[in-house]
Amino acid sequence: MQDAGIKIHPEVAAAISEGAAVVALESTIISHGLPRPQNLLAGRAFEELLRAQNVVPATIAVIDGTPTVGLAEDELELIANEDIPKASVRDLPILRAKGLSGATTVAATAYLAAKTGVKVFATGGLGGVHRGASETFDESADLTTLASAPVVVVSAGVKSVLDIGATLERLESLSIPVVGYRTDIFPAFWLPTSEFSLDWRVDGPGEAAEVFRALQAQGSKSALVVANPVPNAEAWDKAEHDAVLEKAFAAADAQGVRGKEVTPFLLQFIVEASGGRSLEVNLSLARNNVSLAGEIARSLAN
Ligand code: PSU
Ligand code: MN
Repeated sequence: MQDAGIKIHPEVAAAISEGAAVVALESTIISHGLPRPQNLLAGRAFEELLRAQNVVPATIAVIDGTPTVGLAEDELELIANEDIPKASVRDLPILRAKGLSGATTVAATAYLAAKTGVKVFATGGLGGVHRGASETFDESADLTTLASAPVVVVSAGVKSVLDIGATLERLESLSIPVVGYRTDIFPAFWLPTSEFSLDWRVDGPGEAAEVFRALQAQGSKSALVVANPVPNAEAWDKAEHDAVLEKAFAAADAQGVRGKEVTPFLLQFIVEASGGRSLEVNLSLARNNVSLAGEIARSLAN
């Protein structure tokens, strides 16, 4: 099915038109966020988790220039195994004109989900305001895009390599509601807590769905950010986390890593310096987000 030049998988299109539960999944986490070969296995596992809940998965990516909602197996393999660019909203027309494939960020995934009527979206962590942004202006387009993409976004907060406080301030300025899922504290990706508390929480999928309905009834085009902490039993040890991050920042500094290179450098350093521990945590928080997104989608479908 084609909708404004967007290809929608027939199973996803049918579910959308019936008002059945559908959850969008991001592809940058598969192409850039996780190493091979765990990335393809994770991409498949996220879809399986949703199917087990009777929810239709819609992994979103750009395939040969066409934004595609719901990937076939060979398309998921392409995203996982080929070196393809990371695509935010502004990259979509360029990929289209050039006929190239790309992996969609939170921004581009939420944008395409909203355009096609998918109401719930699961990811690992949101992009946000980078440390030092007051000088570099480095703020993810995830934030501004979510202000006009009406979807429920389930994430484990933002990575502690970002400026969490500034990210929360920007979400406030953009009038994007943020609720903690069974928590009053904004989670920091690998850790279930940060030093930042939240104004509001929800205690079940039905309550998240209710807030989203109210947001839409108000005429808002904003996303609802549901901050879902990694379960305590699966979280990274705080002391180890702090020690590895400190080493990572020191290494970036010592090697003169600057600008756009800083985040990829830190993330790769963190996976290696933690002996893969950060990767395990990343996978479990992502699964946890996918499951909750499935529950919220079911609640919205009922
Ligand atoms: N957070 C993660 N892993 C990721 C990303 C964020 O833990 O791979 C990706 C997401 O796709 C997010 C993007 O939308 O990075 C933000 O990138 P930028 O800061 O360049 O907008
Ligand atoms: Mn950036």
